[in-house]
Amino acid sequence: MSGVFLDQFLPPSATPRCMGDLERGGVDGHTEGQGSVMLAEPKVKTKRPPMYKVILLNDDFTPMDFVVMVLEQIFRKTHADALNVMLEVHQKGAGLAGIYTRDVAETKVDQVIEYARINDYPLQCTLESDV
Ligand code: TYC
Repeated sequence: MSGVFLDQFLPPSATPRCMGDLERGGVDGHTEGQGSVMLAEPKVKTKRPPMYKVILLNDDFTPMDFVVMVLEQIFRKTHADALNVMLEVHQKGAGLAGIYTRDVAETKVDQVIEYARINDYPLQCTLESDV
C-alpha cells in the first residue's frame, strides 16, 4: 500500500514498466476495482484508402465471350453478372468492372490489357477515381 502512489512523484523513466503493472492496477497508478483496468481510448484514427473504379471500354473486335471470361477470371464475377456487365459495355460504350484500392485496380487493368494483347484483341480498360 505504501509504495502504490509513490510513482506519481517520480519521472516516468524512474518507474519500471512491465505487463505486471497492468495486472496490479495500471501504469498510472489508477486502480479500477478488483483486477480490472480502464484503458484509454485509442488516439490513432484509421482512414479508408482512396478507391478506384476499373472501367471496361467497348470496341468492335473483342468477342463477347472473351469479355465475359475476363470479367469472370480477373474480376471474379459470376457468369450472370459478367454477362450483364459485358452487355452494358457493348450497348453504352463503357461499364464498371469493379472498385479496388489503387494497387489492385492498376494490377487488374494491366492484367486485362495483357490478356487481351496476347490474344490479339484490342480490349481496353481504365482507372477512374471513386472519390
Ligand atoms: N462490342 C464487342 C462485340 O460486338 C463486344 C465487347 C463488349 C467488346 C465489351 C469489348 O468491353 C467490351 N464483339
